[in-house]
Amino acid sequence: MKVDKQKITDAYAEHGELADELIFGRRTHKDRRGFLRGAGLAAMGALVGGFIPFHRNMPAGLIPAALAQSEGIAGKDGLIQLSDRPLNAETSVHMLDDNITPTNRHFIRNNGSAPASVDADNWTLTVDGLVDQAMTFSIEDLKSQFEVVTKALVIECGGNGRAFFYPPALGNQWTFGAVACSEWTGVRLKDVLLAAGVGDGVIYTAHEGADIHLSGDTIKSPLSRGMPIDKAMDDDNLIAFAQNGEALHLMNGAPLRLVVPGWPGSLSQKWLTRIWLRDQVHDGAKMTGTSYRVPNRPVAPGEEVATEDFEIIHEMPVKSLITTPANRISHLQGDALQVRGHAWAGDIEVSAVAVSIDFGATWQSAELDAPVNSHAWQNWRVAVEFPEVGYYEVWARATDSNGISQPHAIPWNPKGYLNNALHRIAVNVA
Ligand SMILES: Nc1nc2c(c(=O)[nH]1)N[C@H]1C(S)=C(S)[C@@H](COP(=O)(O)O)O[C@H]1N2
Ligand SMILES: [Mo]
Repeated sequence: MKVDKQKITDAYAEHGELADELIFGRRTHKDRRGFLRGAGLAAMGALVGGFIPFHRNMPAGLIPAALAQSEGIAGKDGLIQLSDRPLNAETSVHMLDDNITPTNRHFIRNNGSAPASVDADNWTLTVDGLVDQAMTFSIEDLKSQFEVVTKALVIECGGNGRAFFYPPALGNQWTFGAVACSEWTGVRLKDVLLAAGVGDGVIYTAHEGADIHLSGDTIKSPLSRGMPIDKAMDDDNLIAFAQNGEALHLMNGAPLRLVVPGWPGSLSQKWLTRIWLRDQVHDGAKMTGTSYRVPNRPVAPGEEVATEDFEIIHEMPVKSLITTPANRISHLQGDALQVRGHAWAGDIEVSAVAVSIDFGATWQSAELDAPVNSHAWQNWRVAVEFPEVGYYEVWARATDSNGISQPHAIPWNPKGYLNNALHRIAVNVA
């Protein structure tokens, strides 16, 4: 029996009995119960991510909890789906514990529909507009003509944390998990732009991708954003063709995408087909109105803000997450609790992370690692002790190299962007 993981995963999603038969084998009169052995056991192990010591006790008909948790997006594991059309899914905070986010835990943020199929061999990227020489590259051309680099880079959606605004802000209700730090391999955007020759008067880039507008209208683009040319020339921006050493996941932009760390994830155009250089601020889809824009002055919660009072979001603010332990754990008094997570700060570094167990009255410094490269998140850890039994919250707060710290709450804005309020978890000490 050949183990077809995808077939079995799909079968579990649609029809438990069929999956059961694929794994446990057809049940006969003699063997009514059916138990895991041979290829079935191997298949189940592959599905749940490890050998099952008590497999002999595993009843036929049991949908493994490991699969019940996955929302059925092929190649993704444990993502919480926020919407179906377009597909949007975030990662639970405790699933972001890895230093490098595995592809199957990288969130998905789509404004339209992913291309139905992609052909890496015949994919092309055109660089044009205000350039000395318009150029078109295959992925092989990019690999052979430019230096290939690998970097760990943070992509965070500008709307991450939107769920915590009141009055509620329209849009996907991201909590904490629209962020990831995978290892991306590709060529530097800067090198490609220099090869085409950046013309005088260029002030902005414009990015196009092959995804399809939800209306089905192929003239319309679901998303086409751009950035000031200075930001575009940052060494860390990649035109990436690999994610964690393998081809990109289709939902993360296969076969080619931009990765523009430090600024809203929307600049990291997926299914990248074209970059054009412009002598004006790009006015593509989701560049104007209130998209990825915030009021240029403080506003009262719920206030109507005129469109001309909005400005484009540039750098993302300093932020941290507690990835271990998960929220709402029980802990034995007397044992130190090992708390850890990640922290990042737009284009600069995080200089300190501290935690508090007394609602912010006092703070204890965490051990903080340097980033593996610029624009990677930084790992931190700290052992916390609780003076007596009871309910506690562990709060984490990062400070960037300019001395700016995460706030307790951030001022309301109409679209719920840039929420970098400190992260906290509940701990019951018994
Ligand atoms: N072509 C295209 N690129 C896109 C998007 C999109 O809808 N279409 N979404 C953007 C947004 S808003 C974000 S936050 C990131 C998310 O990247 P991911 O889906 O790989 O996590 O992709 C960006 N690139
Ligand atoms: Mo986003």
